Amino acid sequence: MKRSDIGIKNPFGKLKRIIVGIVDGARVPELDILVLATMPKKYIDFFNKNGGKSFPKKYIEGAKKELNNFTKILESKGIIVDRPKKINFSKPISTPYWKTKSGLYAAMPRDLLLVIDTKIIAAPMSWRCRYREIEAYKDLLALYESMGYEIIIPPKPKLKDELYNKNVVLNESYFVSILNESEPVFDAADFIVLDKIIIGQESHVTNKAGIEWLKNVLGKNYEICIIKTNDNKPMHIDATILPLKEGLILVNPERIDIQKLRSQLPNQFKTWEFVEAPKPIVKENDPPKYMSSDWLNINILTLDSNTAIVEESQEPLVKLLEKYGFDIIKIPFKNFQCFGGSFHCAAQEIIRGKE
Ligand code: DAV
Repeated sequence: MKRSDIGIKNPFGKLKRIIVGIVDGARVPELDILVLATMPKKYIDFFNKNGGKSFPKKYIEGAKKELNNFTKILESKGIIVDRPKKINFSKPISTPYWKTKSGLYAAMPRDLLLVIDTKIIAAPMSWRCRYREIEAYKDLLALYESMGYEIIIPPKPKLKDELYNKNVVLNESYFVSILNESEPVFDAADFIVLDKIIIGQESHVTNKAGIEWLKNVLGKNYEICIIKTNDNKPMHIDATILPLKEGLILVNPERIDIQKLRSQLPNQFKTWEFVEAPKPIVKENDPPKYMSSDWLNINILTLDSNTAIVEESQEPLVKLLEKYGFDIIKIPFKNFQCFGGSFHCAAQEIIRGKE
């Protein structure tokens, strides 16, 4: 393939190829310090009881149907959809330093893969249960390499006990990281790539050393802008801000004040509009969001500058986006949301055209 036919030419350009995750064999992470620091308090018991076991079958089955429907809709728009390979997540993972009861899943390609034009970086993730997750993407990465992408695999982190600040007193009102700087780690979903500018955050899965590693690898052609938010248990940035099209960013008003966000971004964003997202619609009989806040309403996927996929129950957000000229495709995704993300997390764009 020609170099001009691959990569992300414009973050808001026409979507042509994408990875959509799978929930097959998804396992509940064990209750360790990282899960304790990031997951909703009301589900700590769930993790305690079910760590290493399968997620409830009904949510896996429901999410599979939702993912297949999501995939079909993308394909009906002429978009090529790649899926990771099923690998066995039920097996314990062990290294000379530690052992887990199980793996996690291959549901969230956004967490693992950072695509910057024609570079694909496989994030050195800090959750031990995600140590083997890249295996589900090996065939796809080989395919993308043959298409002309540069695949970048950072040194595998050791994830020894000493990486985690066991004595940190978890605080509900401000962020004190579980991670120290003993080796670089990050999740790809802590970064949003806007051409040559990458907006990111430090979190319970991304440390300063990880951010430095990324800066060094990307070099002078890229600017990494790290923002501070009010998120007291940050893990992934895509329920905090979500750029919608050139000049427009959707903002979670509980996580960051628009003026504060503006003041932290480079000059190029001075003329951009920042719009507050409406509160998520939560219904009593919704499946449990074991691994996220309710703000997954923001976690949408744009197919181009005029089209977005939004969860079908999120009417206030649909109305807002329509006001900004978007055609909205509403689809169900509540079962998938049990696993910690929505459309944006479940996907990773591989090719976007210029417009
Ligand atoms: O509640 O902020 C964001 C997305 C996680 N992958 C949250 C979750």
